[in-house]
This record gives sequence, C-alpha cells and structure tokens, in this order.
Amino acid sequence: MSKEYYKGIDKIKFEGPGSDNPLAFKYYDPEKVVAGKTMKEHFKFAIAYWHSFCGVGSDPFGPGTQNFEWDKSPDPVQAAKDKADAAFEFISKMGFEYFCFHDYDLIKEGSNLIESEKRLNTIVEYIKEKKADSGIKLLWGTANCFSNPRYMNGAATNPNFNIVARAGAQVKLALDATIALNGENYVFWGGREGYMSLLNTDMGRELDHMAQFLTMAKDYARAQGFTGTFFIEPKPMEPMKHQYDFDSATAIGFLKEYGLEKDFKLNIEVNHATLAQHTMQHELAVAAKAGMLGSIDANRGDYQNGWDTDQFPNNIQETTEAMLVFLESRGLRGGGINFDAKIRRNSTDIEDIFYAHIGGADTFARALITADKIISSSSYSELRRKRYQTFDSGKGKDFENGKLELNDLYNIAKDSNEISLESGKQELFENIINQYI
Ligand code: XLS
Ligand code: NI
Ligand code: NI
Repeated sequence: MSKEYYKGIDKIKFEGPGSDNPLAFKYYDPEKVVAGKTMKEHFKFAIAYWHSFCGVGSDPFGPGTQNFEWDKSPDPVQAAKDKADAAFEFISKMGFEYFCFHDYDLIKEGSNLIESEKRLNTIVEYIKEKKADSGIKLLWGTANCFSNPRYMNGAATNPNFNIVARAGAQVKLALDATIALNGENYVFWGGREGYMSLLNTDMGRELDHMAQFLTMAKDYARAQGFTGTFFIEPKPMEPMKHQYDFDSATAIGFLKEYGLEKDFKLNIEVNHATLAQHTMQHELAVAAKAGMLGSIDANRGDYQNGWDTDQFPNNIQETTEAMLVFLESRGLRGGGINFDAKIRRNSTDIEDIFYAHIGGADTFARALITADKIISSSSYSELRRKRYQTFDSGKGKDFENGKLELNDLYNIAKDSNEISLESGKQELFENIINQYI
C-alpha cells in the first residue's frame, strides 16, 4: 500500500442536482445514457499530469504556493514514483479513467539524453503497474519541447539543425513511453514553433521543417505498431508572438498541404480558441467539417484578461454551444476531454483540486444533457435546416451537385421576380438555447 496523499477524501460519487455535498457530482453521472452513449463514453475525462501534480502555482511575480507532499524526495526517481502514487490516487478518487502527460511531467529530465532515457524507462515501468492495478488508461502522451532553454528558438522549427535533431530524439523517447503505456493518441503542441520576429525568421523553411519532423515522428510510431491518432493542438500565440498552429483552419490547411491529414486530427482547447478571437464552438465546427475533431482540452479563459489563464470550465452557455457541435458531429475521433486547467494560485486546500474537476465535469455533463434536448426536442435543427431548403431540390440542388455554370445563375436570376428578405432569426435561435439551459 502506498501512502495516502489526499487524506479524508473518498471516491467522488454522483448525488444529483439536489445534493449540497461539495464533494459530489451534481450532473456527471458516468453511467447515464445521453444520445445513445453513457456519459463516460462520450467524454473520456482525463487529468492533465502537468497542472494537477506538477504545477505549484508560480507566476512571473512570485513562487509556487502549493506544498505538494509527493514533491519532497531529493532522489528524482523516488519523487517521480511518489508523484505517480498521488496521481493514480487522485484519478481513482475522481472516478475518471484517463490521464495525459508530457515526458518530463512523469520524471525530472536528466542532465543528458541517455540519463533522461534511463529515467523515463524506470518511471514507465512503474506506471505500467499502476495502470494495471487501477484500470486507468493513457489518453495521450506528448513531449515538452518548449521549457528547456535549448528550445528558445523553436524545436522542430529551430534554425539550428542540431536542436531539431535533439527535439527528434526527445519525441522518439516520448513516443516510446506513450506506446509502452498503451497510449490511445499522441499530441503535438508547438509552443515554440513560431516566431518572436519575422525579421530573423524564414517562415517558409520553418514550416517545411515542421512538416518533415511530423512526418518522421508519424512514420517512426507507425513502424513501432502505434495505431492511435496524432493530434495537433492549435494555439495562436503564447509563448511565441505567433505560433504556426494558429487555429483549426490554419492547422487543417497545413496538414493538407503536407499530406498529413490521414494520420493527424486536432485537439481543440477552449482558451486557445478564445485567444485566437474565436469561440470554442467555431473551432470545433471548423474541425468537425474537415472530419478532424479529434480531442478537447477543456478549460476557459478570462474575458477581462488576454492570456491563457487555463481556468476550469464553468461557463454553461459556452459549453452548451460547444456540445451542440460535439453531438452533431457524433463525438470525437479517438480523443476525450482532458482537463488542461489549473486551480488558482490562492487555491491551496487539498479539496480545491477536487472541486475544480467536479465543477468541470458537471459543466460538461449539464451542457451535454441540454444540447441533446435542444437537438432532439426543440425546433433548433429544423429551423436551421429550413434556412437552406432552396438547395434541397430543383436548381439549388443542381448547384450543390456541380451541375450549373455561372451563365445558368445569370439566366435563373434574370427570370426570377424580386427576391424577398428572409429573416435569419438569430434572437429566436438564442432564445431556444436559453430556454433549454
Ligand atoms: C499549452 C498547451 C499544453 C498542451 C500540451 O498552452 O495547452 O498544455 O496541451 O503540450
Ligand atoms: Ni493551453
Ligand atoms: Ni492544451
């Protein structure tokens, strides 16, 4: 028996909206069926190792405020095992089935590549046992190719080939760890893949290098038998002034340009969407249209602040609008809902991390139930369909099927009477959403 880190907290249960127990789910009922699937199948909720077990709350103005019990041993291997014990205890108590990690969230990076590889192998063996004992699975792994100063000018897009090779070595090891832990997917988030100034940057060459790098990583993983999906996680900026995976549309264009669209899909994050001046609903809709809605990093931004605050989801309106797209596109391609979110720097009680994940899961559950009712019982879908009904038959249908030429449009318009105005009924649509919330 390993040590208990979250003392006095039992497994979180569903108690329903009438419960006043702050340590219970009010809406997330894992076995409840909504739109033909249980909630736990819809969501595949995952814990982000980096925020929940590594993030101590430091900011540019001060050090961390969390006093993690598992972070005490001076021996990096022991500290990593203690952290894994805490992580698996927490995930089990939340009743979630998945986690996500960066390579060096699991264990501190060594002073050289070979030492890092040794450390990763040791902790992967340990986590294999923890997985087997608990039934907890790996939603995705990734490599942290942005924190180490060596990546200050980029990883795959670094102007120096030796750094690109170093990043390649790191991604190879992160893929090995992900595969050894039966990871279902693998993520690329290009925090340093972009520029601070275009004056010193050959953007065309860097984009070619990024595509070359992703192709090599994909080929390597496939040769090792990895059958999961690769995800690109778009973000417009931060830490770089501009990141190449700016938003869904940009990432899709990039993947198609370089022939990577079969193996790669998108991991969409709420706060990254808002940083790109989009809604989450927009980012999901763009990905869904391309068949690339792979996974979700759940969090929220702050409407008064301009950066990636990574707060836990609590906005029912925003999440309901997202769940409409989620249900209409029949869920995610391979991924799940990863809480890429952190508690606030002044949330220092042991319960706070539980409240945060309970609130996040309840927000998604409530939004899913609401979106399902909007789609199945309201006039929402029919009203939207009707706006396009002139394309369902006749010349409109011919147009959709590519049977008309521009001259045909001229002739049709010439023979038509004055066109009457048709309302877009935005306020009615908005009222329907609120009625069901
Ligand atoms: C940072 C990203 C990061 C990725 C994984 O903004 O969200 O946490 O999800 O590298
Ligand atoms: Ni983020
Ligand atoms: Ni993320």
